[in-house]
Amino acid sequence: MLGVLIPCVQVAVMARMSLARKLALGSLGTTVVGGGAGYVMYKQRLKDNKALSAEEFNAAQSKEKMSAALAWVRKATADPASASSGPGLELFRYTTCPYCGKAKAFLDYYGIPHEAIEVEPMFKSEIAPSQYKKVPQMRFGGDSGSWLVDSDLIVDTLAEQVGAASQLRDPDVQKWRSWARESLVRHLTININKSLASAWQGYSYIDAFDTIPLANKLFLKVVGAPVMYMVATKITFPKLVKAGELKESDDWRSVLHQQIERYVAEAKISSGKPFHGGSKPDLADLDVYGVFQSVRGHEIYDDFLQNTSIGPWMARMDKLTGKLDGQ
Ligand SMILES: N[C@@H](CCC(=O)N[C@@H](CS)C(=O)NCC(=O)O)C(=O)O
Repeated sequence: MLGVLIPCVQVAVMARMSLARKLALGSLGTTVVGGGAGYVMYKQRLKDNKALSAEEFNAAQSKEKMSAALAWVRKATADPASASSGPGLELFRYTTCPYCGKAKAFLDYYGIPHEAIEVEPMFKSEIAPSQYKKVPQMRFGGDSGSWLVDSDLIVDTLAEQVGAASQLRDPDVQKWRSWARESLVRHLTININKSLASAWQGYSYIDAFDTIPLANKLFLKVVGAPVMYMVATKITFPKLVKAGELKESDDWRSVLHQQIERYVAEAKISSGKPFHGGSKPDLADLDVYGVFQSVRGHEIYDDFLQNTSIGPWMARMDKLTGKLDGQ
C-alpha cells in the first residue's frame, strides 16, 4: 500500500520540475519507497517460505493418492490416449520463475497433460490451500488432491515414471542440472535486474494475465522491481563474485554470454550434436531450457539468441516442447 501511495505524492511535488529532474527524482523515490517497503516484506516472506521444507510437505501427502497419480503419469506417457481419464494435473507457477520453467519444460516434453496456473506473486491466493509457500507446485486431483512441490523433486519423481531414471545417476547430467539451477539462474537474475528499468520490464509479463487485478500489477512493479534490483545487486552479484564466477569489474552481459557458450561447447552442441542428451534432449537440456524460458519475452532473451550460439539448440527445444504451438 505504502509503495502505491507515495508515488502519488511524488507526482504532485514533481509537477513543477524539469523532465530530467522529475525522472531522476521519480526513480530515486520509487527505489527508496518501493524498495524500503518491499525489503521489509521480502524479509518476512523469506521467513514464511522457510517455515516448511518441500521434503516435509511432500512426505505428508497421502501415499495412496500419490502412487495413483504417478501410475497415471506412467500410463499417460506410454499411452497418451489414456491420459484424458486422469486425475487432472495442475502446475502452479510464475511464468518468470526459472524453477517453474524446469517443471513446465519436463511436462511439455514428455507430453504429460496439465493445466498451468499463473500464481499472482503478491498474495499467492492460488496456492493458499497448500502449506508450502514457494512455486512450482503440482497438484493431482483438484481441491482434495495431493501435492508435489519443488522443481528438482518434481522432475526427479516424474523422471522415474517416464523411463529417465538412469539420467538421475549420470554425473554429467547432474553437473549441468546444477549449473542451470545455480549459475545460470544467478547470471540471468543479475542481468535482468541490473537497472530499475530492466527489473520493471521483468515484471511486465503480468500485464498479460487477466486473472491479476490492475492494482496488484502496479503494486508488484512499484515494490517488486526495486526489491529485485536490490537483491540482484546486493545479494546475488556478491555471491557470484565470491564463487569466482565474476569479477567486480566484469561486464555482466559478456559473462552471461560466456556461461551460455560453455554449455554449447561442453555439451558439444556446436560440433553437430543436437542436444546434450545426443539425438534427444535429456534432463540437463530440459532444465537448462526451462530456466531460459523464465526470461522469454525480456530483451535479454533476444540478446543472447543473437549474440551466442545457443539459437539452433533453443529452436530445436522449442519444437520438441511444443512452444511453437503457442503453449
Ligand atoms: N528449490 C525450489 C526453489 C523455488 C523458489 O525459490 N521459487 C520462488 C519463485 S522463483 C518462490 O516461490 N519464492 C517465494 C515467493 O515468491 O514468495 C525449487 O527448485 O522449486
